[in-house]
Amino acid sequence: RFGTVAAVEEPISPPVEVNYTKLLINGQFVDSASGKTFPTLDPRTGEVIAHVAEGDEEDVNRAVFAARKAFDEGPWPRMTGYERSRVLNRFADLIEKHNDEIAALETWDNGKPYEQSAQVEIPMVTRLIRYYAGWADKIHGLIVPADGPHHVQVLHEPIGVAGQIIPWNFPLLMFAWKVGPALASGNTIVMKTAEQTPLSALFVAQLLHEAGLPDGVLNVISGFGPTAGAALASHVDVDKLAFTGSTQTGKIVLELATKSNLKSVTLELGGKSPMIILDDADIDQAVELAHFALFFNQGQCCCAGSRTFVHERVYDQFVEKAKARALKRVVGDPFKKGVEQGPQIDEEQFKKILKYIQSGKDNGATLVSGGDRIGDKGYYIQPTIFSNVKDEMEIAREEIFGPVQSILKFNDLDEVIQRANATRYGLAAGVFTSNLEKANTLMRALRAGTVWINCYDVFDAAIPFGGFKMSGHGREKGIDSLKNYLQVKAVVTPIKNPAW
Ligand code: TXE
Repeated sequence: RFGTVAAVEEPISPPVEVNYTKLLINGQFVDSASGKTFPTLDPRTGEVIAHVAEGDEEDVNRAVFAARKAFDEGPWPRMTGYERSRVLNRFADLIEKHNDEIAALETWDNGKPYEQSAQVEIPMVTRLIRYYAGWADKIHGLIVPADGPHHVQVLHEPIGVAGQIIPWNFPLLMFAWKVGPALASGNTIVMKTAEQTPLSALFVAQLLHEAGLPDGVLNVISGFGPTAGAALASHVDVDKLAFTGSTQTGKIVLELATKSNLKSVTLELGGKSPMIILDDADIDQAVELAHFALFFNQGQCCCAGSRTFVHERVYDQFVEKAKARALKRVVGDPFKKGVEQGPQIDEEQFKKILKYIQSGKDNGATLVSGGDRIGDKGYYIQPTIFSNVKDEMEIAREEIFGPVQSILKFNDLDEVIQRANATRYGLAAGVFTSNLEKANTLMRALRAGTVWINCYDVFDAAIPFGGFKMSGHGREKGIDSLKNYLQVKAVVTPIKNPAW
C-alpha cells in the first residue's frame, strides 16, 4: 500500500492560458537569437505544455547590455527609494489580483499541489515583495566617528547588474527571494530561470512592467544551465551573481565567476538536514512535523529534514506512527482538492529518487512503506520510509530530493550532535523536545543556518535563510539579503574646525 490516491474530486484550478513564452529583454518579449525553443513539460503526464524561447550566450549578452544601460543611465538606481517602493507595492497588488492564475501556472509547470501554490506560495511571494518594498526607502549608510579632523560617511549603494540563477522546486518564490532585495536596493537584473519551470516568472515579469518598472531593469532568460546559465555566471559586465541549486553546480558557477571578473557570489545549495526527536517530545506532533519536514513539496526542498534521528526509547513507536501517517498521505493529480503530494518535477529527478530507493534496499535499510512509483504515467512516487538507516548509507549522506524519509536511531545527546553535524552540508536542522536545556544545547551545537525548535519550515520574509559549510555562502530574505546587493563606499572629508 502507499499513499491514498485522490481521484474523486474535480480539478479545482481556474482555467489558465500560457501567454508568455519568449525571452524578456529590455522590456520586450523577444525570440531567442538562434530562434530555438524548448518544451516545458507537465509532470503529471510528461506532455508538452508549451514551447519556450531558448536563450543562449548571445541572448545573455543582449540582456546584460540592457541591464547595464538601465543601471548606468537610470532611472532605476537614481529613483528615490519611495518611488521604487511604489513600483514594488503595485507589483505585489497585481500578483495578489492574479493569485489563482499564477498558482495554476505554477502547479501545471511544477506539479506541486494547487492548494499549496494558491494558498501558501503565491501569497508568500506577495508578502515578500511587500517586505522589500518596505525596505526600499529605509536603506541608508552611516556617519562614523574617526580619529583626526575628518567627517566620515559610509554610503550603501546598489552593486550594479545582478545575475540570478534559480531552480525549479519553488520557481516563483525563488524568483521573489532574488528579485525583491535586488530591486529594492536599486540594482538591475538578468534572471536565468530553471529549464523545467520557465512559465510563472515570465508571467509576473510582465506584471512588474505593468506596475511601472522601467525597461531593462529586469530581463528574464529561459534556457539551460551549461549554455545560458554559464554565460551569465562568466559575464564580465555582471557585478553580482546569486545562485540557488545543487552544490555541484554551485561550485561551477563560483569558478566561472572567479575566472571571469571576480563578481561577488551568493550561493544557496543543497542540504541533508537533521531532524532530532528526543524521548521527551510530544510524539504525535513530532511524527506529523517530521513527516511535513520531509514530504512537503514532494520532498523537493533544500532544507528537507532528510535524516530523522529518533531517540531509541521512542524509536519503534515513532516508526509505526510515521508509517501510518505516510500511508494516509494523499498523492495524486495536484489540481485535485485535498491532494498533499503531486508528481516529481521530471524524469531525471524521478529516476534519481528511484535509484536512491534501490540503494536503501540494497544497503540493508528496512523498507517501512512505499518504495516504488505510482502508476505508469507521470512522475509519481510512493511516500517512502526506511528505518534502521545507518549514517554511512548513501541515503543518509546524499541529497535525495524526493519523498523518502530515513529514520535513524540514537541514544545520547552528545552522540546525536556529533552525528547530526557529520555532514558536508549545514542548511537547516529541527529539534523536538519539551526540555528547554536540551533545546538550548542543540540550538547552539548544531552547525546549520536555521534551527527550528518544535516546528519546521517556518518561513517569513524577515527571517534570513542560508547555509553553513557546503550548503552555501550568504543569506537570502531579511535584511541580510539586502546587504548582498549593496556596495559600501567610505567618503572622507577633512573638517577645518573639528570643534563644530
Ligand atoms: O540542479 P542544478 P538540478 C539539488 C537536488 C537535485 C539536484 C540536481 O539534489 O536533485 O540539485 O538538480 C542552472 N552554469 N537541488 O540539475 O543543476 C540550471 O539551469 C550555470 C537543490 O536541477 O543546480 C538551474 O537554473 N547554471 C536545490 C539551476 O542551475 C547552471 C534546488 C539549478 O540547477 C549550470 C534544485 C551551469 N553549468 C536542485 N548548470 C536547492 N538548493 O534548493 C545548471 N545550471
